[in-house]
Amino acid sequence: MSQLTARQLGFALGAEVTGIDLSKPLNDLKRREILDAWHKHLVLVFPGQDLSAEEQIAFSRNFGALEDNESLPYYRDPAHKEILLVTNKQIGGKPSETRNTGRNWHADLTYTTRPAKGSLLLCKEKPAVGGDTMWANLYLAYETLSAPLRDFLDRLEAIHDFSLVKGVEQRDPEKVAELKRRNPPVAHAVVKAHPETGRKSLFLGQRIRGFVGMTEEESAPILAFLNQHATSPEFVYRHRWSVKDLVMWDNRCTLHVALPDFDQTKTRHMTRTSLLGEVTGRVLEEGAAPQKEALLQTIASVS
Ligand SMILES: O=C(O)CCC(=O)C(=O)O
Ligand SMILES: [Fe+2]
Repeated sequence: MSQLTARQLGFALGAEVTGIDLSKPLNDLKRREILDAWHKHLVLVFPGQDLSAEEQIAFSRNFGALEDNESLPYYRDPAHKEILLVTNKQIGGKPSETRNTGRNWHADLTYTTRPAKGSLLLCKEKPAVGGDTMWANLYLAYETLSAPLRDFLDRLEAIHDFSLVKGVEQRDPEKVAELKRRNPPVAHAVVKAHPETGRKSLFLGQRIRGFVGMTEEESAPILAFLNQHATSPEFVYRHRWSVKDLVMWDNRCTLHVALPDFDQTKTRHMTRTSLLGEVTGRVLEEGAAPQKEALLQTIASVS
């Protein structure tokens, strides 16, 4: 008989899963139960999990191959390439470059052709108050749009751009230049069917420059509306972390944002593993976003 319990935390998404010790190997039944809960609730919180890096990696591998974080090589745990350190601890006597990771709404690694399938974030240390993270349900965001708008979006691609990661300009300029070279802008469909549930969702966020084939002027208001709609409070779960919480989210149908709502002189230290996703994007060729001026030229040529 199963002792695994999933207690819903938010109306739109999020559930707390108890009755399981993630440091122990999973049997097939437990793995299946976790996957079913994940598909239903999108964000699972496992409290009280005192995992070593090796245990976090081993648990994560139950759900697929892991990212080696090659797109962000500077921020890995030196001993484990599968672990990204999301921390404000000093590293080599300097403030950590990941102290402001995730400060705008995003899904992980969408600026690559292969966004993460999901991520697992473990809280190791945190300030007494704040340092919360919010997640938004992108299935609901899609399903609550009007039919004509959904039809329009079904055929659209968005341009995801590493340069729009918030706070990137505060990081080491040489490293950032290299990260931009490694991660040129990529196009992803704005609406994707989830490979496991088949349910369609929006695939957006605040690291998007615009839509393929459209000008910035056309894209900006549509993008702003969609992001605002997708992250409206009724689609959001806000997590107040406790040390030893492991949160596992589905990156294909949610967005998240890490809030700077805490005393930055206090330590906040998290370790992240990410599940390797499918290749769903393509690197863009020049001219993917036309300039308004160029389009205006067509008036001159037809009149
Ligand atoms: O620090 C957090 O709460 C989340 C940061 C983030 O975006 C991530 O780890 O993917
Ligand atoms: Fe993230």
